[in-house]
Amino acid sequence: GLLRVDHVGIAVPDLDAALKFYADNFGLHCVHQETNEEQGVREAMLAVGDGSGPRIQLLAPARPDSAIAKFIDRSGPGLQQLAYTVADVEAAADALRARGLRLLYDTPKRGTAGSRINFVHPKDAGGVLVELVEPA
Ligand code: CMX
Repeated sequence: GLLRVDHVGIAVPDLDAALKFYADNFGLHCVHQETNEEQGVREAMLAVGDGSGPRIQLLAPARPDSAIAKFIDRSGPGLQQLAYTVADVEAAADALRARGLRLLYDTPKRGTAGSRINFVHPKDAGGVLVELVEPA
């Protein structure tokens, strides 16, 4: 099952500009940054408050053909995904498949900080791109 909200992902055109905006206006600071070549994203995780709760993930396109680039082209910057922490991403994906939901990947891919991830198609989840995250 789902253990907690892991992060909320926000598509941004420019990661450095977004990091400055979040720091200056909301006082939120980056606790992790990386480029995920497979996903075609430059991403940053921001802690809120004491950092014990869900993170805010800023996602900027690293390539024009990436999922984030396509999202921004179609919908503009904004909320792109809601991610839940799971203990076992394969088991969580199997349980949702058994209920008839489409998972984007047959086998998990690599997410932030060595996590293993999969997604429920937004058309099968009420218009929300749902990510399942098994932390490293
Ligand atoms: N949230 C809600 N709806 C979305 C969406 C999103 N993030 N992305 C696409 N959609 C909607 C579109 O608006 C479109 O709706 P309409 O048909 O009503 O216009 C529909 O889904 C399109 O679906 P599609 O043609 O099957 O797929 P797309 O080519 O638009 O790609 C998706 C959508 C979810 C399959 C693609 O973005 C994807 O593979 N996402 C997973 C990977 C990802 O998001 N990586 C970046 C983050 C990496 C990380 O978290 O580590």
